[in-house]
Amino acid sequence: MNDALLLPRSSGRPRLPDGFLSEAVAGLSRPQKMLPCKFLYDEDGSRLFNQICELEEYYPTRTENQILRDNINEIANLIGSECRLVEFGSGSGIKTRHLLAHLPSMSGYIPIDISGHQLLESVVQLASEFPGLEINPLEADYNEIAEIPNTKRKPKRTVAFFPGSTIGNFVPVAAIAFLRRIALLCGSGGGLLIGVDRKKPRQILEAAYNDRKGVTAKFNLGILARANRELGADFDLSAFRHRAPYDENHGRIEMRLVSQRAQSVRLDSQEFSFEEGEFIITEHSYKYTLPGFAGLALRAGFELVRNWEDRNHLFSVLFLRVRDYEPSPRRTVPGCDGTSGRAWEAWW
Ligand code: AVJ
Repeated sequence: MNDALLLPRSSGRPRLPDGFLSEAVAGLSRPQKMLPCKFLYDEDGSRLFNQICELEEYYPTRTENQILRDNINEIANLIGSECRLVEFGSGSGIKTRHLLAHLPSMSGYIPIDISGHQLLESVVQLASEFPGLEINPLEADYNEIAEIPNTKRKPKRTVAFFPGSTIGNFVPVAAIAFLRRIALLCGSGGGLLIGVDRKKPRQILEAAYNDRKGVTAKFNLGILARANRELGADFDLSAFRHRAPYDENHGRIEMRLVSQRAQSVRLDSQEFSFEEGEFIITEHSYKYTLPGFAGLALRAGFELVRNWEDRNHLFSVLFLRVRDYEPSPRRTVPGCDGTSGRAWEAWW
């Protein structure tokens, strides 16, 4: 029997307070009101997000999956044998299944997710599909991980998997800090397989985040419903509207909840007042050019080894390697080690 079934590490422990109240109060007290995006992803939110991934307009999931499928042998080769694969924000784990099936003799798989519910569900599934694989799940906010759980068999290297362009949720300085932590956690010889959403014409981006069926709107408004339910707030959901414009200067989609009228909302015995048209930002989704992301990764201690992308350049899956620190003139050029294909020639 697979150990993973014995290791739902979270379930024996009282749930830690996740700070929703304090973070919501702090966020709504700012001049530009905001609510941290991680609170979008409770059980309802995760279900809606899975529906978003199926939408015609929402290209990232579909495109990334196709890139992973089309290049799986080369990806598996770069990751190599006997690795410890750590997945940040593993969610429903669909992408991982395909990867796991192609990785030879892994030392173990460590899925990390903030939603214990999703984590357990996917681990039970994967454990039955991969009976020989050691799975050590970790329920955690992946910003707060001090070390990666060990596996019984010593790995040759640790490779992090961070799909879904979730890195786009971080403002660039935070993205660098986060990737730097991953580099440290993986250590020398380690790698990172990451999905990155690319810059592209506004219409494509805005369609993806303002879908016709209104699933994204429901997902976004869900954070207000959650605040009402869990924090006793009194948001009038009909008085806020979802909008997600692309901010070209920052290179990001901004998920907003726009107040339809002047109003005030009670939360934790405080009043938060809104003018008509004033909005709460709930999520950023940064888009990158290839050199832009390579430069950011370089500052975090990674060098770009390989880029795979779809033919329309909508999305990239990148393999990055933890940089060794011996001084070497070659390393001053981001990710340019000659192993990457056509795309690089176009960029450099
Ligand atoms: C999970 C952060 C990658 O930014 O595309 C999708 C979240 N929000 N539609 C993204 C999201 C609204 C998604 N990430």
